[in-house]
Amino acid sequence: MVFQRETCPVTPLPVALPSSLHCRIDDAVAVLRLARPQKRNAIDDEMVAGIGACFAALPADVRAVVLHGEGEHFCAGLDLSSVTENDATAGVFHSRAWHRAFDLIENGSVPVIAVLHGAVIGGGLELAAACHIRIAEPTTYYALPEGQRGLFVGGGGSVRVPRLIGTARMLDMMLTGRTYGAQEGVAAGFSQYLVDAGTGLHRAMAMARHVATLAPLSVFGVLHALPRIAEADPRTGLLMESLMAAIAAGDREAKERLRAFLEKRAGKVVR
Ligand code: 1HE
Repeated sequence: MVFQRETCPVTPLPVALPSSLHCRIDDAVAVLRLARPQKRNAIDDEMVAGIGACFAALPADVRAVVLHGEGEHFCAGLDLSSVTENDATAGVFHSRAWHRAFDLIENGSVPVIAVLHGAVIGGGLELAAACHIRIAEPTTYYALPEGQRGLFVGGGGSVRVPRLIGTARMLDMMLTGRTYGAQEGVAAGFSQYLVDAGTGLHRAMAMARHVATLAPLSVFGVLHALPRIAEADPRTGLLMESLMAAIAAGDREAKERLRAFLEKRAGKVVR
């Protein structure tokens, strides 16, 4: 079954969100939709605060989040009308508010899967980069027009985007206005998946339901230990890896899953 945008049953999140965001809970998966299509899901202060509030308020039985955008575009980035009067002080605090909200995505307790289509621009790309898995539909394109608009990334992009595509590509995008399409975007590292038009949400839901069944300690290791190990000096990283591996393997969930495989109750790895 292909989920249409808008048509899934609704269970509200236990927190008030602005009208530019919509969240429903579907068993163990929370589905957060950027719902400001008339402004191409451009992110204003209210939306940033709402994103943070949503991730801070996820019920404990939510084990994965799917993030997607309503309308023709995932997100046109910063709402440019909201910062025209900012001085440097306001600018710093504005950026820090984005950091706080997006940190709750990246460093929260559950994997977050973004479904991308249309424009993934500026702060929209920063938002996508804070998620753990990105699924792109063929209409997706990526841009960082900050350079052209006299701005700089402020939503964590200078930290997270180079991890995906490398500093040289990001530098080029910001200086020249270069954009990447969906196909080249998957090769460059913007997304891990490229799927057929209109199927991104369905793929993300299936992936999220699978991820929701994983052992919590494994997920913790992947979300929290792996990125830090990857950035640690190798000797520290290897030590952290051994500790994480021992803790995960010692957990009851791991023991039951290993027993299930050995007793032929669990699936084999299939290509
Ligand atoms: C906006 C925004 C926005 C659309 N802020 N209002 N981001 C950008 O520089 C991207 C700017 N947007 C665009 O280039 C285009 O709107 C799109 C390519 C995304 C879509 O084009 P299109 O033809 O489908 O829509 P549109 O007619 O341009 O926009 C529809 C409305 O949305 C229109 O408002 P209206 O009142 O005239 O109907 C647009 O003004 C409005 N709109 N995008 C405000 N971004 C933490 S720092 C992050 C820094 C950045 O993200 S910089 C990159 C900002």
